[in-house]
Amino acid sequence: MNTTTEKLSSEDIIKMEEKYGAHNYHPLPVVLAKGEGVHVWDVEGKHYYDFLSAYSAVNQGHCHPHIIGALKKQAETLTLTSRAFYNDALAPFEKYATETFGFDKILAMNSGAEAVETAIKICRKYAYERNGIPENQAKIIVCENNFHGRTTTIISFSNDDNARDNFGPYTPGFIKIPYNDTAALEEALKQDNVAGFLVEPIQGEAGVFVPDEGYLAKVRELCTKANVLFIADEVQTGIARTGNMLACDHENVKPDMVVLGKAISGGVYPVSAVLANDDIMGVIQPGQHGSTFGGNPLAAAVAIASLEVIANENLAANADKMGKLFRKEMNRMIEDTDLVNKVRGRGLLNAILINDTEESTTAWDLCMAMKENGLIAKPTHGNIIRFAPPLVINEEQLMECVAIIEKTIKEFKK
Ligand code: IF1
Repeated sequence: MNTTTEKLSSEDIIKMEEKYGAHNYHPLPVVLAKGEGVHVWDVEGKHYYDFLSAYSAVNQGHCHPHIIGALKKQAETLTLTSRAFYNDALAPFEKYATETFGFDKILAMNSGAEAVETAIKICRKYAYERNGIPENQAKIIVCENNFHGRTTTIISFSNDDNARDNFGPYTPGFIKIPYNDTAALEEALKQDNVAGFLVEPIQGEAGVFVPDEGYLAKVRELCTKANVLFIADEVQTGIARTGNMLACDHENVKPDMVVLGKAISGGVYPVSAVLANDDIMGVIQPGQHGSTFGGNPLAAAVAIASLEVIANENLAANADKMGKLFRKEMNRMIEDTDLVNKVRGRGLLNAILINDTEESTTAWDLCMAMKENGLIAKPTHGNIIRFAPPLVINEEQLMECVAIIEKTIKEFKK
């Protein structure tokens, strides 16, 4: 195979990956070669609506000209200095982001998992230095069915066997409680040496599980009372996805730390961050945390542009409006099909629950059929399909996508 002159087919590329790449994923068999807004095209030129948005990273739409413009300009000027020196792009990003989200300080990293790790480190250090918790005794409360990334510490408190098995020994210091259960939180907070509560405002991987109204407000109240840091992982829910800048905004709740990733760079470049106020961020002193790439000028320029797009194009309001329309249409569809039980979600982070077992292949088979009909989405579990298009989707496009989903479901034979 000549990789430089011959055009490879989707099949060629899938085979090549199978041979040369580690098998750490099981992708839907579609090979994408181009993206623009809500649209993507495969190697053969077939068009699809993207209903995954790279797991909510591409909220601003594929290859947004404002973001790509900023990327190109910065790439031609300065890409990486390391944090051994200052660069002239990071400070403006820090100012813009802290003002946008209403925190004193930001600490920039690269991947979502790294930012979660950062928050865990800050939380522990704060517990020892400011709250008198004895050394090495700090505990962080987390939720069952959480997804916070794939580092060794983070998978230590996962209860997904696939993510966790045979990667031990596991990092101690975490207490697991049921999600959406404030009584369980109240009970766990009675334990000694609790430093923080780490939670997703909506559980993504668990199947877009939206907690009860008032959950986050009660979490805030309980954490404040127990003098424990409330850490919101908004890697997936943040940056307008759920119809507000942050999912915590729905309950007017301000966590002590917010973890961001994915769409903070519009899916253009890996950028993640932790936001906190001075008293908390102040525990990190020179040499105590960092990374070669974290806060590099390319990342900073891309992230500013990505946040500007969210504001300039009112994407939070659009996500709210389009999300309501989507759920209304799905609820209408459910009336005359036995295949789908329920639609749930907030803004443009939604999922449908298929009338079948978790072990079934129905959700996968439906995603395969939707792909044939021009819309790509991914199952989470055997019976849940997540629908998360870029937030730039308009009503006409959304209704076309509803028609594709409806047609696929009505024609589907198990
Ligand atoms: C994969 C899911 C989504 C996240 C939250 C931190 C991270 C993630 C709330 C880590 C990452 C991803 C990673 C991706 C699959 C995916 C995912 F299905 F697993 F749950 F989005 F829905 N906190 N989520 O959702 O961020 O280090 O990946 O940048 O393939 O693992 P990261």
